[in-house]
Amino acid sequence: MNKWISRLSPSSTQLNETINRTLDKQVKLAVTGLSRSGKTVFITSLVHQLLHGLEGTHLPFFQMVSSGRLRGTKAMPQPDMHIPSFRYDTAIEQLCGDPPTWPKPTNGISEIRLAIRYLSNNPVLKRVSPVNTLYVDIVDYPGEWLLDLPLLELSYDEWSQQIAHACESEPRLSLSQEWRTFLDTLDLASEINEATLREAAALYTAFLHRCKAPEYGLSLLQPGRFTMPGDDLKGAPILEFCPLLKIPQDINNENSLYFELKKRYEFYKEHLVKKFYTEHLSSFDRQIVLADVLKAFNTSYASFVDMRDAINMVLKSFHYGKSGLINKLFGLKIDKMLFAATKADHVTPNQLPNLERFIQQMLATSHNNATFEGVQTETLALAAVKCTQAAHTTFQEQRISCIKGVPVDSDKPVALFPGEIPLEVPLPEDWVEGRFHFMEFKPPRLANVHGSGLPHIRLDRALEFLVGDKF
Ligand SMILES: Nc1nc2c(ncn2[C@@H]2O[C@H](COP(=O)(O)OP(=O)(O)OP(=O)(O)O)[C@@H](O)[C@H]2O)c(=O)[nH]1
Ligand SMILES: [Mg+2]
Repeated sequence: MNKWISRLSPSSTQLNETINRTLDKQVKLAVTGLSRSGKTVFITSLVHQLLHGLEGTHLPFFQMVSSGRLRGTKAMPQPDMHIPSFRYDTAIEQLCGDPPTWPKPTNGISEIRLAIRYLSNNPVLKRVSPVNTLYVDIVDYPGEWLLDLPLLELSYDEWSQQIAHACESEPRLSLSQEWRTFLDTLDLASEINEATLREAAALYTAFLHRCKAPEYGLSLLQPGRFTMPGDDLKGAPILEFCPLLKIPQDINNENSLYFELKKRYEFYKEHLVKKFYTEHLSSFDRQIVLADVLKAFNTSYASFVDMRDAINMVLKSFHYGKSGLINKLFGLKIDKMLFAATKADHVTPNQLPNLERFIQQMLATSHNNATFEGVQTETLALAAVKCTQAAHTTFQEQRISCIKGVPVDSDKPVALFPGEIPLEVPLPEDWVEGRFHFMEFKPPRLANVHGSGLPHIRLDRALEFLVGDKF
């Protein structure tokens, strides 16, 4: 008997998970975005809001809560033992500390499970089972990893040609100088040499990091794992290759450097890119993509264009439906997708509609494609933790809206008007320095931090869109 039980246990757990999903008792919500886009803060605030759902009125647009049907939320052991846990406790301790601080940067994937108990709204279910539980599994993973999807459709030579083309214009042209000079010294027909491969990869990775640095703020950096390897891959040979700027035509020796570069590229695709999709992406039900659009505004036109292209590329991964590559390969089942511009507390409240219109335009094609495939999509400007207050000032006898908050590098609050969000992308020549000045702020010091959800902007709307229909 015992033998049977122990044999049955793993599959019965799986069976329970399947039943939970079928009866709409479980939903897997994936949160992604490029680094520093606000993933950790978003998840931490979202969990905090739900844990404090019974108190206060901080989620007016999240119907299940605002209509009084919530019966409480609890963090539970996560279902996927092989995924690191999302460190909610550490992050909330920092955000609610005195003084409050931002959580530390994270890398790689992590997960947290919440059990949300609620009163059913369904007239039939209400009688059978008035109180229900929805398990929400929230998964945080780097958006950089999604930039690798297009590689699955490209040969090594084709990918190299794309990178070479991108490196023909600034700022990549100057930033890639050292790596390019090294490539010129290589004899690609020579025998494999580990040290040479390591050096080429190191110089290429350094180039990517330079592109990513705040002063250039470029986002479309491939392969994604070179700048965001995850915990266990730093220094692994699978990351020791790079593209070429000129493709050699007459090398047929399988032991040559050129063949080895090709081999490693294919290995990277097979063992990292495909593995991530099969292990994780295929299990997601709902997806939110976060982007710090305002940071790109601050930096330059090139940074903005790069971010726009990177996000559209990320969204292409979710080009679901029957015709999408990813669906053909991995059977993706995401049916709702939210794209959110984060840190909306960096703009004055009257600029929020502009910010939302702007991102709608920025992603119009992706939005159209996803909707065409039957995926419900939405765009939103939100702040997971609102660090500023709306204020007014008078300038030349005119009343001007501004925001007030404590800048990250100061202890004194400032009031400022950070700039207007244009409704359309400005021309490159109109992107003059100093036009946008969206400042970073410290998290707010709150007296009643454990008594109510953290202050936010439109996080309740995000919740309503992402999981509202599950209650
Ligand atoms: N004002 C404001 N700043 C925010 C908000 N969310 C994030 N930030 C800022 O953005 C920074 C990055 O936020 P994280 O949540 O750590 O971003 P992440 O995407 O998890 O970053 P990585 O783990 O490095 O990939 C924070 O340290 C804050 O400075 C917000 O809602 N409002
Ligand atoms: Mg993080």
